[in-house]
Amino acid sequence: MVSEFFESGDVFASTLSIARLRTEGFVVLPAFTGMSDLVRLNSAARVQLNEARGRLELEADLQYPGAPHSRSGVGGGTIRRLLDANARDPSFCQAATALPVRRWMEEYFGADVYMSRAHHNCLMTKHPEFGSLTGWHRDARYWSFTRPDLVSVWLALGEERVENGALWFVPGSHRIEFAAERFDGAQFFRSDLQDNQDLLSTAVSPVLQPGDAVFFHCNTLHSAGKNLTDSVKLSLVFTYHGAGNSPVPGTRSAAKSELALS
Ligand SMILES: O=C(O)CCC(=O)C(=O)O
Repeated sequence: MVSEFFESGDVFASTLSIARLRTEGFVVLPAFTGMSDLVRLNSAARVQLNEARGRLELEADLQYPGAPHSRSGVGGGTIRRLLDANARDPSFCQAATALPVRRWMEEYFGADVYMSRAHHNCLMTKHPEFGSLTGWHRDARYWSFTRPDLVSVWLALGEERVENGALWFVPGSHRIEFAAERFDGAQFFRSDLQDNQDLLSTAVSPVLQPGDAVFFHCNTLHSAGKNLTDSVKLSLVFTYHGAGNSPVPGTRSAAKSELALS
C-alpha cells in the first residue's frame, strides 16, 4: 500500500520546524495526517482499545494522581497505553515509518534514523474519570542511550486541549541543565521549589486538531492533566534517534531491537 500519510502537511519544508524544535524543544506540525489516514487510524485505534490485547499499561499500575487504586478496584481495568503499537495494525506501522517522518528525522539528526520499539511506541489513551494526570518530567529520565538526543512524534487522533488532558510543555527546557535536586525520587520535576515554579509558569499547552502532530525532544519538560470530558482521548506516540546514538546494552532501552527507517 502506497503511503499517503502526511502528504497534507508541508513537512518537506521541514527546516523551519526543525529550527523551532531545536529552540523550543517542541513543535506542532498542523494537519500532519491526511483525512483518509486519520479515519483509518481512528477505526484501528477503537478496535485495539475494545479488544485490549497484547502488552497493556493500566492506569492502576502507574498510580499517577487520579489513577484507580488497584487493578481490582473501580476503574481498575482502565488502559493508559497499548504498547507495541507498530505491530498492532498496518496503519499504525505506516504512520510510524512514513516517509515524511523519516525525512524530517534524517534532517534533524543528520544521520540514518531508527525508531525505538522499547519506548513509547504506543497508542496513548486518556480516559475520562480514571485517566490520571502526568507530572512534569523529561522522557529521557528512564531512557539509556549514548546521549539524550531523541525526538518523539505525538499524533493526535482527535482534538487535544487542556480540558481533555492535552500535553503541556516548558519552552526551551530541553536546553537547561538541572541539578539533580530539582527532581524528586521518581524523577518528576519538583513543584515545591520556587525556581521550578518560576520555570513552570512559562509552560504552554498547544491545542491539537485531529491529525496534528507535536514533535518534542526527550529532554523537554512536559506534563498532562486529567481528561475532564466524557470522551476518551487517543494519540499515537513514536520515538526516534539517529545512528550513532545507541541504546546502552543491558538496559530497558535495549530490550527490543530498533526499527531502521533509513
Ligand atoms: O498523556 C499524558 O498523561 C502524558 C504522557 C507522557 O507525558 C508520557 O508518557 O511521557
